[in-house]
Amino acid sequence: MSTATAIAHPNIALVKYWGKHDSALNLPATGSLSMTLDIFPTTTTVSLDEGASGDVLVFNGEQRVDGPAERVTRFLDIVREMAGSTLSARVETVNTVPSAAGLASSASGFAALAVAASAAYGLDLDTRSLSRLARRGSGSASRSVIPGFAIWHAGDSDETSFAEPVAAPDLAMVVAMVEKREKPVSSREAMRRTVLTSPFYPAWVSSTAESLEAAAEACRDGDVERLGRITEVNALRMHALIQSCDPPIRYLSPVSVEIFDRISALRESGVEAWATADAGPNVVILTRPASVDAVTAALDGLAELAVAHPGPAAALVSRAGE
Ligand code: 2P0
Repeated sequence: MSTATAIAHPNIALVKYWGKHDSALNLPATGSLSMTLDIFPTTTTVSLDEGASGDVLVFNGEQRVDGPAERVTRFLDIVREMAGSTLSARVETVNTVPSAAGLASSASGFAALAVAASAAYGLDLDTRSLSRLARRGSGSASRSVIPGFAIWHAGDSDETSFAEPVAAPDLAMVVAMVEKREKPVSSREAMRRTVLTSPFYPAWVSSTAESLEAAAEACRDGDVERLGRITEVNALRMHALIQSCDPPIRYLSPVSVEIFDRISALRESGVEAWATADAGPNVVILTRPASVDAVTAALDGLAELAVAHPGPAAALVSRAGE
């Protein structure tokens, strides 16, 4: 029996992915830029099972038979097709993100699954192919394959849509976990609704493409101030876009907004810090490593905090069998 285990970490986008131009292949409307974290790893083991007639998903110790299990099977079907195999698999995955904090668990989840499943099915994929494969499971997972800072090129085909590393200045993130409940609308559904109903969507696509170019340039120049400003503006534009759907969706809570205000005030006092938020109420602050203490002090009492630095690539930790 062939079995493989992999570890991957979540990533937080500085320039966000929001909207697809091909949902079958998970091709995004625009490219994005992110930092893979060194905290909250997902560990996934894939074991091929010759006797089984279907895949099994065990998530944090519990067997799932609902949506997540179907999504894993659809993903494994892609791997099986690539490998020319019909074998079912048992997938055991353990997420260390505090329960349901909604912190990019699909990114670390599908990055770890791409690495473990491709190894278990005997494929020998390079980093670019792994990023493309992870993208099929969840768009943002393409970036969790890459260590540190990554640009996901939007591309216009399966071959041309992948993430790769980008050099960046020395930065850290403070993750403020505002709420741990499941989000009311999934990113997938919210993206679909945005594309179909928001009158602002075309402006989002064109402005994000410009922001990505500017952010990549700021990374290359080591211009922290410019990169931070782009990060916060892009996040607030994404949330404005999401709120403009019909029916509307609002992910930020009053505490999230309070955190954005406190970070703005902290900047006024001379600390380089910028806020961003994904499809949920948690807020992540981009800052210099030397300013982490000033950021955590400014947010004291508002939310549970965790400090992150640029993390490693998704990696295979063990492999056995043929
Ligand atoms: C991002 N997010 O760039 C953006 C910002 C959330 C907000 O990518 O449908 O789970 O699986 O491709 O990757 C969340 O979307 O969506 C996401 P699918 P995914 O990180």
